[in-house]
Amino acid sequence: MHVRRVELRQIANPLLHPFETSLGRTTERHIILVRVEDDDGVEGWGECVADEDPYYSEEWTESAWAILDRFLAPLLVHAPFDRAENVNAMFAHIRGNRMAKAAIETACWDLEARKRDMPLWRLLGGTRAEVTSGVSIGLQSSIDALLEKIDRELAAGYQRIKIKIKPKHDLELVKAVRQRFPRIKLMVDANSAYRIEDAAMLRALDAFDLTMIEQPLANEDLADHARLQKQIATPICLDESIRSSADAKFAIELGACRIINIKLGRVGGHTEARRVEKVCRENSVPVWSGGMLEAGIGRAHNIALSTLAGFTLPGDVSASARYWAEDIIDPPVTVTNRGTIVPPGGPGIGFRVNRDGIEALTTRSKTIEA
Ligand code: OSB
Ligand code: MG
Repeated sequence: MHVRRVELRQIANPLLHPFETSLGRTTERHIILVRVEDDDGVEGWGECVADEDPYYSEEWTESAWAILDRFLAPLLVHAPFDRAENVNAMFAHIRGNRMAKAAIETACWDLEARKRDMPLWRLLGGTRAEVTSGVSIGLQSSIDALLEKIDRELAAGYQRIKIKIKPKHDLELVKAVRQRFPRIKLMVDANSAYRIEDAAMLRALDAFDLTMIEQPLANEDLADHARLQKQIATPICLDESIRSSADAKFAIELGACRIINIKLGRVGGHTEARRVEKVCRENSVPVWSGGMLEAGIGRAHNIALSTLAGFTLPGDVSASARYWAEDIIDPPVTVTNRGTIVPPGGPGIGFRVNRDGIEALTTRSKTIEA
């Protein structure tokens, strides 16, 4: 395969509801989309999950745009490849910048699947005809608002509820939610807001039968996560800390987690995500797909990835309508009343990309050609 043209586009898309975590508040997404086109005119689409600021990760919209424009796209148009599986290796000498790499790498996977006229999820080796879906609910203005939101998501069928916590907005929230919903699959995500000195508070969460606590401590602190896991019964799930299969292997060996959240952007694309899934499966560590408030293209890639055998827990991949008045794919992602998503049967990501809709949201674009 040879990609003769890479189109970068940035879109501005307001969220229907602001999303708040211990890291900050997001009201509008600025998302980079990547379209690759090969010598036969076949296209592939990817989406960059970098945030508008460097808080979740050091990457952000501007850094990702620069890396894609200056390094990744020029490299790709000058280097034919046999399989999308090998694109990741072409970028190996560029350090980090995994979200930028994933945006263009996942586009190449979509391209290969379309060329082979098969669904991307099949090309990836997926085996699930249905993936289970949960929701991530941001910090709310009050406990009542939170309870009401949870009520609505459960009524829609979602299989698991994740709530965000931060210091002083933790035990009380969890207690209220558990009291109101004694039986639901419930978990919390701290986005690195705590320190090992908070172990006693985190141990107090053991009383509420949480399926896991996600990323309680600093992203670079695997050692303290291992110490914490010894002191609490609730399984720790790592998000920010896991950037590669090597990270996953090390974290598991250390005992720093019992579950891993895989995000395509955080690990650099489908090839590395599959490696993380494999390491976890071989070590009996369940995985699930995280979310980054994606528009439809990123969402479609997450769905395809979630069909791999190791994805045994509900992910943060939910319906387009929870985020957008109108998504950039057709049809939008929908969730069954059983709280599942059925991966599409068409070639590639399996959703039609709405080019007119994208055009209307575009704030900048650039084409890189061979
Ligand atoms: O930590 O999982 C996270 C969103 C942006 C950045 C980090 C995270 C999240 C979410 C939202 O939790 C998941 C989603 O609904 O896409
Ligand atoms: Mg998280």
